[in-house]
Amino acid sequence: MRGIIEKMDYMVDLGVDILWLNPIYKSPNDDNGYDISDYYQIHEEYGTLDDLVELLDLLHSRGMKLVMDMVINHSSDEHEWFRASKQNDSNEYADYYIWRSGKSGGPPNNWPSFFGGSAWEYVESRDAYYLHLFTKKQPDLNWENPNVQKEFDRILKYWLDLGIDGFRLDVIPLLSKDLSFVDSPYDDFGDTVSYIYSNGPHIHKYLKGINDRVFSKYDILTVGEGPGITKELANLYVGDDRNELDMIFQLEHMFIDHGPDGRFDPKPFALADLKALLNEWDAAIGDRGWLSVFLDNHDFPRMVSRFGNDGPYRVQSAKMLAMMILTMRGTPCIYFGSEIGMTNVSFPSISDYRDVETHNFYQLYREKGLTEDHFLELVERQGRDNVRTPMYWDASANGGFTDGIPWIKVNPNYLQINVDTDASSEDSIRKFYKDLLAWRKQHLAVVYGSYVPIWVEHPSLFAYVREGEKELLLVVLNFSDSPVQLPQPSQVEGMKMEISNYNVEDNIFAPWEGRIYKKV
Ligand code: TEU
Repeated sequence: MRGIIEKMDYMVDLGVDILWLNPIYKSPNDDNGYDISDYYQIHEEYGTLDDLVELLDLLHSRGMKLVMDMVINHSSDEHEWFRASKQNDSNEYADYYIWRSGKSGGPPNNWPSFFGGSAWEYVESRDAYYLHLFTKKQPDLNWENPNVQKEFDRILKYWLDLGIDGFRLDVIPLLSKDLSFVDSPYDDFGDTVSYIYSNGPHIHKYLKGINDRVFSKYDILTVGEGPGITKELANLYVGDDRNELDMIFQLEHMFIDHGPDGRFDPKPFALADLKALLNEWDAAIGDRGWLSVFLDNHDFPRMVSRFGNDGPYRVQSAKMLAMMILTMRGTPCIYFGSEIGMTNVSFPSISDYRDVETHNFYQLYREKGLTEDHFLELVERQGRDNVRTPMYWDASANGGFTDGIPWIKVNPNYLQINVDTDASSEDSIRKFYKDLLAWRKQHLAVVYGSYVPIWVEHPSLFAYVREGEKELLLVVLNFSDSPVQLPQPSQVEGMKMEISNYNVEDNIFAPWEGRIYKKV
């Protein structure tokens, strides 16, 4: 947090409004803080509670807000609740988690963990299995238990009374499971998430309860991370008449290239698939709900590597992707480093990676006979550590991130991709973000306007119209390495080009060229 305080001017100057911090609570870091062992303590490696209060006051004084990450689906197995719960089935915490006896010595059913292997772990002292949809050090909490609900009312109020401005709620649709625990009939992980783990029978009762007892008492923002929330169910979470959440991160596009075995079983996808998916989501949410718009975060590869071109067109495609996330309908979420076009990383050895998901699947794939080199290719393309290397401020040691030893290696390309080098370039990506963010604040059609996709069948262009009370905007984005002819030049007649990453106004879109037009 001292580092964020030190770089406050950098964020304010960029023009962002809200800072989302991944979990900073006490944690053994089995899953980088998404395994909380004390919900009321700040993990000392991030600083102290005083540091957080100083950061919060500084953000507020600069007109910004702080949204903290909250993980209420599971805790760490080192939390005092679980330490007690696993002792026996009679103490007050016995039913804070989900325990079941096995079937003929095996787990209660075939549910897989997100992070490989069974979602059940046996504990001798209870002669029973507990459910963990993530690592075995992340036991799922039993939200059927009113005492669990009361615990989290207190926890959420504690942080809100400290003055934070909202929560990003981890894996929120998983809180309620179908407790019949029938075997999953799916061998496709994605379907298991969507139809078995998510959107359980009591999820809306739980969320309405939390909103009624806690969130509704504060002027805050709530955003739920929504693995498994489908288009058809989304407005049950964010509909303006639902009193549950303000918005969700829908993840369907994040899974677009995941094969049946998940992220390390990648499959190809076309722009047409991405366009169709995002357009269907906008139509499903419509005017009644609200989404956050993003193309990467701490769980998915760098967007310029995954959806752009991090080679010869890194700068242009980074800017074009920014135009998309900052003009689609919804609240944009910019992951740190996107503003300087940070890319995926390629470490030479599996020991250079830190992510538990990567290591778990590495073991599983090695057991299946895959070589380290083959798995490293999958990690370079799909792994979460791609987005978890440090921020690069300059070309000094460790990118100026620390004069200590960073918890994970830096990307060797930090010598070319860092804030200082970007700032000295006439093609600065960060300056493009800054100008676009400032422009966005002056054109509220991007915030409140309608969203109408056009040229939906075009294989390379992603184009849509945003129309508000006072203005009509047309966004045209070339998601390809090739020049593309504008399909209907008449479409831009009577339009003025407001924003472009090439600043050329003809009928040919250069590779990764984006333009925002305004009807005059
Ligand atoms: O992620 C859960 C989730 O569904 C996706 O982000 C993705 O499936 C996951 O990264 C596994 O591939 C949330 C957090 O964002 C993630 O960092 C945590 O590891 C996870 O929950 C468990 O808390």
